[in-house]
Amino acid sequence: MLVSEEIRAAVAAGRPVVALETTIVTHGLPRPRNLEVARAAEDLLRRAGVVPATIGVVAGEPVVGLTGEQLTHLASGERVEKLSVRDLPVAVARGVDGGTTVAATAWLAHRAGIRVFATGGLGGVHRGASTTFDESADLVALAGLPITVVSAGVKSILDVPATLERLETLNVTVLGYRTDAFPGFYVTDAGVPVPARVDAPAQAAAVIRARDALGLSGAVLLANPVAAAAQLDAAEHRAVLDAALAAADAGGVTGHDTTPFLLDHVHRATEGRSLEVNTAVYLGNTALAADVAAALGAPAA
Ligand code: PSU
Ligand code: MN
Repeated sequence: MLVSEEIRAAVAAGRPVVALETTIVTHGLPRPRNLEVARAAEDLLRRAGVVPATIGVVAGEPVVGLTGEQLTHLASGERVEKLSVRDLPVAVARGVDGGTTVAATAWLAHRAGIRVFATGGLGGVHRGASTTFDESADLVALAGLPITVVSAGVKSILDVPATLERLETLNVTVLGYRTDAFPGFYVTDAGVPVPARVDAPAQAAAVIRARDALGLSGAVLLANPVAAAAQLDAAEHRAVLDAALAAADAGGVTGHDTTPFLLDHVHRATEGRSLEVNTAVYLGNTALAADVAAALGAPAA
């Protein structure tokens, strides 16, 4: 694993660092928006005085703090794989290029000493999982990594209530940020309440410090809804989601292809509107992650 000098120094000095994933770049967003959004997230962090740590795998080397060139390469590469935790050893042994999922990114970030991580929407329990067992490795990864992930809940393509049940089972502390409703990625409210709420970065930091002091090994998931004005229209959201799920079913799409397939279908069906929401969600989460990382660096109130 290669950790950039800048990140190594920032972690050692206790300065704020925020990790960013790359599956959203390689498999989540279409080109050229993917690279634009990845760069915008890094710029936003730098402007907030936070060191960005974009994480991915280049020629079999897990890199914490991709260079601009490496990021461009992953964003435009033809043979770039989607890598979750179980894929990392194979990717390293075979020298492949890959975007890391929330699970794999959280693992590498934690090993590099990074405490806060921003993504769009966490993976979770897929609809029909009671027969397919298709549940994202993101959930299990977060159970064993004392890191903080900022996400807009989980993608609404999933079974959201089942995902929250699993997060409870896995001892992941879920916090709603300025909301009592668990967000549904494209929409502010997925129809399920959050177990606890915080209203400021310092309050989130207090929970994170308490988790650390208790020696708990699970993640804190800070669920940050997209601004109400920016969310996808509820009726359109429902219709598009139903169509995407039916298309996946008809096409026999399964396993790790499911999430990229559904996201792509939704982006096309909404003529890019959902892409705007996806972008707003991601950058909003990155901004909140910056504030939380800064609050964690500040002395406890
Ligand atoms: N959030 C997004 N876009 C994405 C993802 C999350 O806004 O593409 C990715 C994340 O990398 C997440 C992965 O870890 O989707 C989940 O895939 P799966 O359901 O196969 O575990
Ligand atoms: Mn899966």
